[in-house]
Amino acid sequence: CCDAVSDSNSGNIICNKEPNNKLGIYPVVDSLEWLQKLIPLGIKTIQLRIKDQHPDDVEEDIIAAIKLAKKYNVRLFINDYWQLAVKHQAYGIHLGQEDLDDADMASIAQSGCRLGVSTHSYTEVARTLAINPSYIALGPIYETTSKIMPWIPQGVTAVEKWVNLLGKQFPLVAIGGINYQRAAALKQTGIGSVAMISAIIKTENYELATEELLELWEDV
Ligand code: TZP
Ligand code: MG
Repeated sequence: CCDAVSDSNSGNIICNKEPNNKLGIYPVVDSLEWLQKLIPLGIKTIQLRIKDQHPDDVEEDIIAAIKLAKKYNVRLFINDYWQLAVKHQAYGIHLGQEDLDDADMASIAQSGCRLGVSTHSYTEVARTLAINPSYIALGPIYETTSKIMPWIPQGVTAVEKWVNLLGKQFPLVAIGGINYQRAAALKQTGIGSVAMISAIIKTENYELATEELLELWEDV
């Protein structure tokens, strides 16, 4: 399983490389049920983001989610519960900056799990580069109602900058307030992936919304 190595010069752990530079349409969902609804529609990257539960209360759903994702060959990133992701061999883990101090980077690297990391500023991107993540999420790009955050939206121009600076080295994911029209605008920057919560799971017709987004991103 393990392609993680320790850099002989710095001693730093090198995260597992994400083999696909373009992670595509990337829904972020809060339940196993949403995975069951979206995966059959053709989603190839998805994040299970369950907040503030005891690990014992989420383990069963995480196991089922990992099994489902493997069956459909989907890249499933588990948010926060990195020990469970490692234990049950998820495709990947997604962590915020606040998680990086506590998470055991060596175990994550040795597990073979990919590691995506959220960033919201130049400083956070710089810090994240030091752990050589499997992908870097950039947010919020537009204003979001799904998470309370102190940062002002970065906008499309910042995404263009990040794509030019880092797009060849790391898969990049834009997140925050992204709907169909904004995804169309972001596509022009050359970014490989757009992540969204409300544009899929808070719409009236999630099937249509998902299909339209997948079609928009088909040639990326
Ligand atoms: N991180 C940056 S913005 C965001 C997260 C988790 C929320 C994205 O939700 P939405 O509904 O797509 O704006
Ligand atoms: Mg977190």
